Amino acid sequence: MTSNESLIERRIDLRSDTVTTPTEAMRRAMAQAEVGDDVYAEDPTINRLQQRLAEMTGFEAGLFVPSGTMSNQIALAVHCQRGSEVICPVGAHIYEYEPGAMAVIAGVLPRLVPAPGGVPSVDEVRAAVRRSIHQAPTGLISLENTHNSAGGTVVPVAVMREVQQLAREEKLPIHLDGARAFNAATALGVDIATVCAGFDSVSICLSKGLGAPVGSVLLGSRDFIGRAHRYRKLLGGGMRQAGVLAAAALVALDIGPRLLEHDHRRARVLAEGLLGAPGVSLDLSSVQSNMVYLQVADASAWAAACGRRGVRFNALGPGTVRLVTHHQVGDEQVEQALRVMWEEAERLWAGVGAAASHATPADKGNGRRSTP
Ligand code: TLP
Repeated sequence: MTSNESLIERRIDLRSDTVTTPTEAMRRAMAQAEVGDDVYAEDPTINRLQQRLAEMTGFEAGLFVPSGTMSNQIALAVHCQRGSEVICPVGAHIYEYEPGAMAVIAGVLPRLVPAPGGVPSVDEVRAAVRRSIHQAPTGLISLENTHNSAGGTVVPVAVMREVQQLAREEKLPIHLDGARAFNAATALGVDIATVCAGFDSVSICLSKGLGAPVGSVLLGSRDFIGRAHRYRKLLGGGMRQAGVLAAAALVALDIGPRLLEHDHRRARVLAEGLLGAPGVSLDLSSVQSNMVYLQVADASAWAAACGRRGVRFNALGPGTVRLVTHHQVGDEQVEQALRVMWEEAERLWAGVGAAASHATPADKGNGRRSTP
């Protein structure tokens, strides 16, 4: 039995797709990785990863960074002047879950646009562009695909193209938080280059659904990545012989994308399997990739009860729970998780009926969201 298999037996971890542990193949690649000093751009394995992702996505260059947060925040800092605004969809990770970094690092403000199901309309984005001398000027448009807090929802290619066209007309740069761009590609049935086309920069995480232990790659033009390199150093993200991490990421890139369709199918099985559970309600139409957001009467009580029985997931607010599938949750784990979640829901809420449905998956507007 491999170390990963034994881990799966001990727990079912649906808190995030960030929780996967490196596979045996990744560990082997890490042990054998050729390394060098990446601050001098001399780590051959990192250079290979950056080049490979750049080729796959249609960009000139890439930069390996420790996290999706650093990747996004470097992009904002390179694109924007201090004091400008970043137009982004409501719930955008760059604002909601990157602890104020946009204000601290790039010195920019969010201009949130409505995005039902994570998809902003081009008219709302147009209306958000600021040019007046009396206002903070718009510095950047940023989209997120898949959109995490809307439910792991997918922004259609046509919408991305419309917003990109607007950005060109307005002479504004446009960034994609593509932490889960491969999930978007899988859900849309297109290749990763199609998801990334038309953006000035894209941040892709290797450590989410693809299964690498650490790392993201920021993609852009050679000039953009040259400037990004300085910011990575400024933020302390120059990791020296980090080829050991890139080696695992290369394995993730080889194998991960093919596995995502199974993660999406299992998220669907989880969602459908919970329909009708006492005290639980959900919007099936928001289940489009590897996430399921649920509304329940008491998220913390349910998460704690299931957690005691080895099924872990996050309570995102008083009445919202998120389940995330990944390659270390198989069909059997999904079945077991469903059994435990049903039993605990029955114990807590038998006779209560479905939870009151909230407007959006992530308890929007209650002001009490917590970190996944
Ligand atoms: N998201 C994490 C939490 O921070 C919420 C998760 O468990 O989903 N963009 C998007 C869309 C993300 O979902 C995340 C991580 C990031 C960026 C940041 O990546 P990291 O955690 O590597 O800084």
